[in-house]
Amino acid sequence: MKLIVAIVHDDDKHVLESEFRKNKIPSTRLSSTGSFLRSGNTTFLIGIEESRVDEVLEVIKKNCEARDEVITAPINLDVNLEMSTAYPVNVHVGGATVFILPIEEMFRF
Ligand code: 2BA
Repeated sequence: MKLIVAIVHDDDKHVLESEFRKNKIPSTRLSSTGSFLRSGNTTFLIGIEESRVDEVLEVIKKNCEARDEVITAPINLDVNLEMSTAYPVNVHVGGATVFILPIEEMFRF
């Protein structure tokens, strides 16, 4: 068995969750926060047989869209750090960030 950890955009979570349900892919949804944008995203945990990993990756790929986000980055203007302003920066956020880990054992009590 494998554990798929998929970090996706909040706007894709409902569609992805319903696709998981439709395809009988078990999943747990967690609210998470990206450390760079410091905004909410969604992490799915999927414990799945090795033979179904590609199927799960296809579902994720099909339903998670890459987006451009604008963040306002602070910039300091003097050496005393007393004056600062902000400027917009474009950040490309991928459709999904996915990790696949081996599961040693799984129990349901
Ligand atoms: P965030 O950390 O909020 O990052 C959002 C997007 O900002 C990233 O999109 C990337 O395009 C950009 N970014 C991140 N760190 C950067 C940096 N140091 N300099 C410039 N740009 C940077 P994605 O790569 O698609 O990542 C989306 C979300 O997936 C991330 O949100 C984070 O929550 C998660 N993630 C990505 N890589 C990860 C990793 N290696 N480990 C754990 N979580 C990861």
